[in-house]
Amino acid sequence: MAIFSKIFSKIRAGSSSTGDWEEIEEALIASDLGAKSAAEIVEIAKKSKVDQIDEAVTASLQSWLSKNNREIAFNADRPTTVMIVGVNGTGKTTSTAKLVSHLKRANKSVLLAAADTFRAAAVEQLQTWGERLAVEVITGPVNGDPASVAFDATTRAKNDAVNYLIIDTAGRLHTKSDLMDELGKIRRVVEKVLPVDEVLLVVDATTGQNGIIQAKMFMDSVAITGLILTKMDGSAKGGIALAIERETGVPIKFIGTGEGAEDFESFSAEGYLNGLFR
Ligand SMILES: Nc1nc2c(ncn2[C@@H]2O[C@H](COP(=O)(O)OP(=O)(O)OP(=O)(O)O)[C@@H](O)[C@H]2O)c(=O)[nH]1
Ligand SMILES: [Mg+2]
Repeated sequence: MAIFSKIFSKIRAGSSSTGDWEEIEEALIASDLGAKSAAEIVEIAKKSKVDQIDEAVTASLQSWLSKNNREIAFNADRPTTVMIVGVNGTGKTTSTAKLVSHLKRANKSVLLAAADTFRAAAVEQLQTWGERLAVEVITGPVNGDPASVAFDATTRAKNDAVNYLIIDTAGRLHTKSDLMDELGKIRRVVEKVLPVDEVLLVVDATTGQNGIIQAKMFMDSVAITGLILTKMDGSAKGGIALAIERETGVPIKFIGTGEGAEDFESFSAEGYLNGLFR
């Protein structure tokens, strides 16, 4: 992912032809930074002294990242409620399991809600993770109302005073308005019992700029509090993290780096920026 260390090497070595700068801009676009940011970075680098390019570019990149808190919410006095949402196949259920594992390592108790009621396999997938991670999973009938599962689970979370309730929802296309409205319904039903603390949008890093479109459309339907960027292991194009934060202002809270429950990291802006130049 260390795109910046390589792309400025010719410039540092004293060459700076139009072709060199075009090559740099192309490399930035290829990293999924987006055309606008790529062009801006080239302008910043052109204006900088050769030995100060890294500092100047880093300062801009830093200013584009979200300033919002990247820690997952936590309430000491009631269950913290988390909805996991996103387009089909982005890694919602796997990320739900990874989040459970992350929270259990911090000695937090967790209850899961299988609010993807569209497919029996979806419920089974979450139940399998529940067994593996030793957490209870609240389910409902297949093709039943996902909001009803969410309601039952929230009531249970409150009664049992667990630290976290995580609601895994069905994948939905951001362009299907009825499905997007359903998310609002799930949210309202949870709120009859407890406030919703986090709505985490799961975005597949390998879908590139399309992830930004997804994020914007989900933001229009339900208030997103954070992002989980998955499949970062399958993409050398680390620019998407920056592009999505710059375009949405929503902080990335976690990244997924594989299929296992432990392949999950809290996102660090500092670590990310260092990685770009390493
Ligand atoms: N390499 C890699 N694979 C991942 C990651 N996260 C999820 N996957 C894989 O992506 C596929 C889809 O993951 P799911 O968690 O089922 O995705 P989902 O969003 O719940 O899917 P739907 O519920 O059908 O919308 C599975 O094969 C996962 O193992 C990741 O960070 N890296
Ligand atoms: Mg799923």
